[in-house]
Amino acid sequence: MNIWTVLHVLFVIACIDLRFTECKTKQDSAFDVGVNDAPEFKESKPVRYLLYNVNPGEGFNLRRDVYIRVANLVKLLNDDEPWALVLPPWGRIYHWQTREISQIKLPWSLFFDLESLRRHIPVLEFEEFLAVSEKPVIDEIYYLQRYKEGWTKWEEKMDILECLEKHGYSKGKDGRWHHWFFGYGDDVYANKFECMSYMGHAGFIKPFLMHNISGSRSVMLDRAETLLHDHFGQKRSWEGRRSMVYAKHLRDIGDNFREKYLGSTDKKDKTVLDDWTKMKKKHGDAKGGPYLAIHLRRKDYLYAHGGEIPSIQLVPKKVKSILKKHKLKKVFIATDAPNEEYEYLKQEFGEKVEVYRFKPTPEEHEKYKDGGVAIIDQWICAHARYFIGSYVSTFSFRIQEEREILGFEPEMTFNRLCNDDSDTCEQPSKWTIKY
Ligand code: GFB
Repeated sequence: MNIWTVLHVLFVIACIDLRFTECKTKQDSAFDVGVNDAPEFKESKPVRYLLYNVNPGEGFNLRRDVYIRVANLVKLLNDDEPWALVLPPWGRIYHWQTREISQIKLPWSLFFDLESLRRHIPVLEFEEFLAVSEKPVIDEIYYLQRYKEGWTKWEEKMDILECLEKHGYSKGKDGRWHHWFFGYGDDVYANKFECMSYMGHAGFIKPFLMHNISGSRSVMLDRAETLLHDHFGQKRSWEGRRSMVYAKHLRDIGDNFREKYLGSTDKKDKTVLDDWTKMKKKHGDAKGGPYLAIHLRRKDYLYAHGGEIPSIQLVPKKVKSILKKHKLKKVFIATDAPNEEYEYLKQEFGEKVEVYRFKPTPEEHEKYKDGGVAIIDQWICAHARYFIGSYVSTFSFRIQEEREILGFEPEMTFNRLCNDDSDTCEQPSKWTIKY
């Protein structure tokens, strides 16, 4: 990290700390949050840092949902005292299988627009957190786990208890707690580690963070997927989701592809993007490009949900009838399928249908990693006139949400293909946007 980044971060932290509105620069939109509507703090309180981590087995798109839950916890905390969220570096995700490229310690700015995130809550990259910390230390870590006895009735509760599962943290002779810490484990350590059995929404932990451990500057919640959404599907969780605007460099690649191969531009298709805090689209505002997009989840999905998805042989037949209905001739396929399966599909669609897939150049792939390529696919799918997702895939859910933000009719978004034996299976729930 260069000296300017360090200085910028220090400046920004000072601004959260002191709530100096005059500290604002163009880049500081993070700290617009709360400037107008946050309550005045009686005394100046130093900023505290919330870090989090997710079960290593979880995929990219579920992790994005966990972000919303934790971000909204930080939003709640900021009603009473200044907290900033430290973004967990990306890496070691099971599905990112391109071994030739290094895929650890990836910053959020590779995938998301940080200014947009900061219009919701104050966030910092992990390296920025290290830069503003005197020592590379996390004061306290709480590893969220279930209750040993399971549960018979739902009630919100939390207790510091013995650890029930392997958690990967170990106490050294120096009394410090060590862990892989996103690849920074040789340098970073924690002073305290506890397991906490937890059943509850994200906001339920707020009093604990504020009062029980008020002396700690930095606190990490591991297994943060345990925290439930406080307002699932409601305005606040949509705000968190809307703030997760994809990084411009990825949107640009997707937009160029749309224009070059799919005849799709924002102006024509009524999908022009604005600052998310000012955007309020109605269903039907977006028209979408003249193509149908399908997210075809394959690989491990065949084992997990094989009975719910069509065989590769029947996909073209099922899609062709929808193309006809919507008078479309182009299909964009986002898929994790191997190339042979894609080539087979392309051939089976026949000459009258133009079929496309986004293939990054080796340089693009090296630069933006598997996560960036996935986002480009999602972005192109999000702009299609008609979208078909894969049964309960979080990858498809994120596309559906993007289309809600852009203002598509739900009928053009919440669709999936049935298995080979049926054409009338239950369609995805319509989680429509709330403002
Ligand atoms: O994101 P994700 O949890 O969605 O996992 P699901 C799917 C991953 O596979 C993505 C890649 O993050 C991508 O890396 N992938 C899938 C794709 N589809 C595409 C695509 O169309 N384009 C590109 N570029 N990449 C769940 C997993 O996945 O599936 C569970 O979270 C489990 O752990 C289950 O594996 C079977 O919700 O689809």
